[in-house]
Amino acid sequence: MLRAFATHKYRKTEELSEKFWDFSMEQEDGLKESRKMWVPGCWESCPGLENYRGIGQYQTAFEAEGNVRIVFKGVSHFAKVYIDDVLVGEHYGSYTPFEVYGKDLHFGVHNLRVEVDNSFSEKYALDIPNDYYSYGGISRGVGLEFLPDVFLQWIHVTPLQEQNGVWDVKVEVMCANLSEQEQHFDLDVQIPNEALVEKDCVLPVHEERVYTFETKMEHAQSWSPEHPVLYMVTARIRKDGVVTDDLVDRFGLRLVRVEGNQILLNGKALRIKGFCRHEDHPEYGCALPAAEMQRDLQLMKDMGANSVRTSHYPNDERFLDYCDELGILVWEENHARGLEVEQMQNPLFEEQCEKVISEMITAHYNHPSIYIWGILNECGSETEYGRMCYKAQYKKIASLDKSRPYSSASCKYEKDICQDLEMVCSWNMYPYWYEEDTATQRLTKLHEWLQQSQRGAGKPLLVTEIGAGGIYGFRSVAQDVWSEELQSEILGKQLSEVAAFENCSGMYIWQFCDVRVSKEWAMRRPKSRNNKGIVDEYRRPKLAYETVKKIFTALPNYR
Ligand code: ADA
Repeated sequence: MLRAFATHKYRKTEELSEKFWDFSMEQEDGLKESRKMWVPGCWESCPGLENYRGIGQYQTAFEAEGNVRIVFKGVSHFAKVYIDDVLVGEHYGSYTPFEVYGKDLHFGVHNLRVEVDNSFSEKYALDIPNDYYSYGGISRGVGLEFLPDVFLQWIHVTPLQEQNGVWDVKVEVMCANLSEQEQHFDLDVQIPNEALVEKDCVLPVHEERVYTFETKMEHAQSWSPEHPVLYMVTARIRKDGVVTDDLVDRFGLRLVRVEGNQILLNGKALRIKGFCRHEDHPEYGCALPAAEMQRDLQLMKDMGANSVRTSHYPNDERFLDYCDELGILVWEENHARGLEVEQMQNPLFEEQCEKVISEMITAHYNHPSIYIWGILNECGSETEYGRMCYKAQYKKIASLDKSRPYSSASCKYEKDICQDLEMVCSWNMYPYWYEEDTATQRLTKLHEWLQQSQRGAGKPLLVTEIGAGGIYGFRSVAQDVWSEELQSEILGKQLSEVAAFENCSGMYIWQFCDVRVSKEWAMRRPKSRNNKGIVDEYRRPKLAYETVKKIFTALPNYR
């Protein structure tokens, strides 16, 4: 399953993942090595390929006739896709979905080949050796869809306002014409107790169009962390009364607004108690199976968390589905960590960032759990060139989604010149660890500085990273650096001080679990892991687990 629920009842689909594909790669001596490779997966999970960086060829076969669409939920990090040896698409960006089309295929078996590249190069502006690992492979699910001439691309549902249990809702449906002829059809959209119909739609050759409906949902329940109520929406295309295509999605009814220095969810001031989380596991790389995703969320919930930050890239849609179901608020982030201005000046940088943003928002728009979009973690926000990029990317977000705020996690302290651009001021800080200040001192200075004009005056303040390192099993009564004792002690002070700071909307712990880092970072990171996890890479709890749990569970979801 590519999602937590079935997305079609009429359109014929088939999953191409959850099975072995043929895989080959060129070894250093020039010889070709072939083997079977599980999809979805990272090739680093295979014996002998733990450190492989380069190109890998994946192949499988499928049977079809007519028009097909092949949906890739994530390929890390560059993909060239061929059907029967004809190039049908290319995509850069490990963490967002894309699709390719096969048109008018003859009846029979077809070859699907994907050339995957995870090397670091100027061509890939967002991937650099980093404080996490950039894995290689078809790391998320792949689906085959049999398409009619005119088909449904996406549905976006926007809750507009609520009064006495009645919600005003906007529904947008994107239809596309794949054929060489003008298409005539009827469109209907079903949300609970409501059928919306647009008769006699006409789509010219190869065109796509968004159909917009506004309606009311009566006696509807809101989505919240306490009651994560979800509704289904179904769109159908009919020709001469017969259904030729359908698309099912899921949404929730909630409003997110920034008012003064608060982030409001359905009118109530949120208190974020969250974890930053990388998609990372020693057995699976970034391709965690569903059961592992659910377990991560259960562990976070057990510690009293109400939110997760998808640092530093968009996450698998199933993970977001489970957040919707469990009532876990999501800060969803585009892919860019710690890029200095010289790296942002790569001529491909802005275009590649904006593409990820656009793919992320289009695909994840309906998740009620996503309450904010994040961009450019700790990038060049202290420079004029950087500012241009932040500005352009916020503009891009606003053009795609007006229903959520946006922000960026910064560490540039008094040098940051982008705080006036964002809707929430978000800061990464490591008091008692990298910094000598206490958390209270750090927050007080920051808050004062933000209140000066042109900065973040009057806006919500969020701590997007706070934490300390601790190696699982390293115990030391002396509280030596890297011991579980010291980590737990520091977390206790950090979290209590942030919770007590009146002008703060909450905090994200860096980080949920220990993660593998690029080898270029290993000298700074014992065991080649970023060890600031509250659980280790196998999700074994460190001493800090109980400390976090005690503090988080005592704090209400609202301020
Ligand atoms: C930064 C960064 C994280 C991680 C962290 C750390 O704030 O955003 O990705 O590298 O520091 O562990 O130092």
